[in-house]
Amino acid sequence: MTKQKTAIIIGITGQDGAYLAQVLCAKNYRVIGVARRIASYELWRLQALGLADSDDITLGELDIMDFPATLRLLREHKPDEIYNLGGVSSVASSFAQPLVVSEMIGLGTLRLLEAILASGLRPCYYQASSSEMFGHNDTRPTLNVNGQTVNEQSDFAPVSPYGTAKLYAHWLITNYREAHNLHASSAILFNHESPLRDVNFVSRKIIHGLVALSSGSQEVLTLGNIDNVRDWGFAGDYMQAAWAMLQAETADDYIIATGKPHSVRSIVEHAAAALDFDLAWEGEGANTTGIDKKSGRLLVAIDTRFYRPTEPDPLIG
Ligand code: G4F
Repeated sequence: MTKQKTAIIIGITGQDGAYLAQVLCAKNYRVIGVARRIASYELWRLQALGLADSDDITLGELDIMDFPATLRLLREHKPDEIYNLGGVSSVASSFAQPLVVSEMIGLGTLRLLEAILASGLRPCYYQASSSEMFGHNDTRPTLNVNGQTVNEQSDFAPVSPYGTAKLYAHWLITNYREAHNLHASSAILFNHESPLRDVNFVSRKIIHGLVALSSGSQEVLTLGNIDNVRDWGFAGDYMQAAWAMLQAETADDYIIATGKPHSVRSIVEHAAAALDFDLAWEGEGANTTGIDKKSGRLLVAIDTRFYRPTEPDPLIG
C-alpha cells in the first residue's frame, strides 16, 4: 500500500517515541525513527508494542547537535512531519547536569529548526514542551484551590534547569512560527505515564518497588516528597494528541493534560491497595513511613536525596 506521509520521530526509543510510532504506523505513515543510540537493548519499548521489526519504520542514529547529519537526514527523507521528542526528560538530572541538559534541549532544538530552514523543506513540526515551564507562578493559587488550572495563556516561571531550557525551546518555536512562517506547534505536556515509562520516574518506581515487596523483596521503597501534586495522564493518549496537532490548518500551542490533580502519596496508596497491602502512614515530612498493617512490614520510607532543590507548585492543566 502506498504510504500516506513520511514522519521523522526524533527520540523514537523513549516512551513517547514508541507510542507515537504506534499511532503513525496505524495511520499508514512511513516512519523514520532516530535516536542518539539505537542499540538493541534500547528497542524494548518498540518490541513491547510489536514494532521493533516493522517494515513501516526505518531506524537510525542521529544527534540533533550534529547539524550536517540532521540536514542530510532531512534531505534524504523529505518528511511531511517532524516530531522532536529528543533530549533529556529527567527534571531531577537537570540539577546534576544543567549544561548538558540545557544544550540538548535548548540548542538542540535551535539547531534542528535551523536545519529545517536550510533544507528548504516545510514540514509540520511538533515540539515537546513541558508543564515544568510554569514552575512557580504567584498569579495562580498554590494548591489547586477551587479547581484552578494553568492554560496556554498562563505565565511561565520555571524552577529547574530542565524547565528553563524547555522554555527557551518553546519560545524558539513561537519565534520560528512567526518569523519564518513554519507550521511549528508546541505541546505543553503534563506528566504522562505508561508501562513503558522508565523506572526512574515516580509512577513506575512506585509500582516496581511495591511489586518487588509483594514478591518477597526486603528492599523498602524510598521516595522523595510524596505530597507533590501533579496532573498525570496516559502517554498513548498524549501521542494521539501530538499527531492531531500537526493536522490542524494553523500551528499553535496546546496544553495536553487531564485537569485532575493527584499526589504522589495517592499513587502509593492505589498501588499498595491493588497489591493487597493494608497501607497505613505514620509520621510527617521526611519522617513519614508507610507500614503494612497486616504484616507490620515497613514498605515506604522517605529519602531526602530524592528531594529537588526547587519544585514547581502543583501543576494542573
Ligand atoms: O516522575 P517524576 O520524576 O516526573 P517529573 O519530574 O514531574 O517530570 C516528568 O513530567 C514533566 C512534566 O510533564 C516532563 F516535562 C518531564 O520530562 C517528565 O516526563 O516526578 C514526579 C513528581 C515530582 O514532583 C517529584 O519530586 O514526583 C516527585 N517524587 C517524589 N519522590 C519523585 C520521587 N520523583 C522521582 N523521580 N523519584 C522519587 O523518588
